[in-house]
Amino acid sequence: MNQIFAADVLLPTGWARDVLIAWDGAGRITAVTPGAQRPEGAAIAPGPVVPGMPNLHSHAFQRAFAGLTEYRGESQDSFWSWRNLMYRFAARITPESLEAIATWLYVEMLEAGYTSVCEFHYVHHDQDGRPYADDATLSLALLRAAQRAGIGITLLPVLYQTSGFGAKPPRADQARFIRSTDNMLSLLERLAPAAQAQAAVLGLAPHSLRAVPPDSLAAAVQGLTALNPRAPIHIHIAEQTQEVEDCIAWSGQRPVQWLLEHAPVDERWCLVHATHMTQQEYQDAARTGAVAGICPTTEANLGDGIFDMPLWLQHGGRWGVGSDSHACVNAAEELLMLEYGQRLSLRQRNVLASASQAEVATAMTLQAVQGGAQASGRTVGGPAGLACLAGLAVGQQADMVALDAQHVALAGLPGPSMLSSHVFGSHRTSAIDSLWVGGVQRVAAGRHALHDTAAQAFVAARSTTIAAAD
Ligand code: NGQ
Ligand code: ZN
Repeated sequence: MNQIFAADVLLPTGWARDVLIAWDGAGRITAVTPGAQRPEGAAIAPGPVVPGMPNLHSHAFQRAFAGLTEYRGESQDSFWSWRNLMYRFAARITPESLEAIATWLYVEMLEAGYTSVCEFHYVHHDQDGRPYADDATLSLALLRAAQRAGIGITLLPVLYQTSGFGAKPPRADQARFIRSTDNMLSLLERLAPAAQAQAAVLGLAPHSLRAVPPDSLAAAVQGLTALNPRAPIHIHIAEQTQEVEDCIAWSGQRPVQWLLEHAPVDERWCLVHATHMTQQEYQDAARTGAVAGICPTTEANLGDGIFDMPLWLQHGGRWGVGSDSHACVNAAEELLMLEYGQRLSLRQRNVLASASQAEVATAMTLQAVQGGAQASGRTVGGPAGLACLAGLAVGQQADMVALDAQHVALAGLPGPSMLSSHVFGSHRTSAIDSLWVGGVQRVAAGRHALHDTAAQAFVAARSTTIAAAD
């Protein structure tokens, strides 16, 4: 029998006591019963149970140089100087190193509270820029890594064609990223059986308005929709002021404004970063139902700017979090960074508490789980017209995290305070005890079964890649 009993559980509607959660062989939740008696022999969670966090934005290969770009190389470093360093690293990635890096990254994610990942994957070709004999080689390496680690994956192959607005030809160091629109659609068809075999979701990521000309964007979205009308579409947008200025020079419009006028943006879309918007853009973008993909620690690391969460929420905007460049791999820390950015810019406290949830960590977790599930295309549709609730609800995947109520950070506290202490207490060791993806336990006593072997392979892959880049 697949079931677990917990004294405190965070349901989509808030905290509940003495909850029995049951799921079926396919990993879907079949019953959530608050105020239950613990059935004879049912497993008992070691602490409060919260929904697993979807990680809505990842470039897996970037994990291997996290921490290695933190020195000043120009009189004033920027996102763009970081990107040059990142490209040097991207140039050296091999199928073997990518798989090793991604496997360890996904193990880390699971240990850090993420149950699924949206992989925004753009290094497609061999080091000389030519397609691999099997053109899907690097995409398949990512799918295998996710399967081995046991994390849910939404694979978003990236369309990348130009180096700037106005169809500027790609740079030499972007050659590994380039695909025609037809070639991208063939790749998606080619990947469908492998994705289906491991219940992965396939979507598409036009990299940015800088990298995809208007006719390609339209054709790609149309082609994807023909393959699957519900497939997710993610795009980097308005992350840096330079992009906003270049877009205005090219079109007379700001990036988000341009996108909303020229693409069928709706609930399938995830607007990654969307840092630089006018009040009107916040309102118009929020109303489409698209998810804002906020990557707080990467946005801080790269000096992007601060997203205006209160304004977004005022217009009913949906959002989730991503670890993007993986300077940090920890769901709780992304929430902390996001709330702290708001506090620093507004000079207020508890900014992201909601009308129904005064506890900030609770409010943020519920919203980020809901938005993240939508962006990853993993929510199960409810009856027509009914907003469907992601998280620990009947019909959803049993993606769950159990905190360790004996951890010194949590011991003796009420359930909601335990989550708050986990997110805002900043402890030296993690208070996550167990994690399940689709009802399968992947983390026990804070560790994934592959922890040591995957870490070793990662360290070796990182050393080889750094040596190759010298
Ligand atoms: C990326 N990363 O594709 O990895 C980008 C940088 C770009 C972030 N935006 C490259 N965080 O935007 O051109
Ligand atoms: Zn990104």
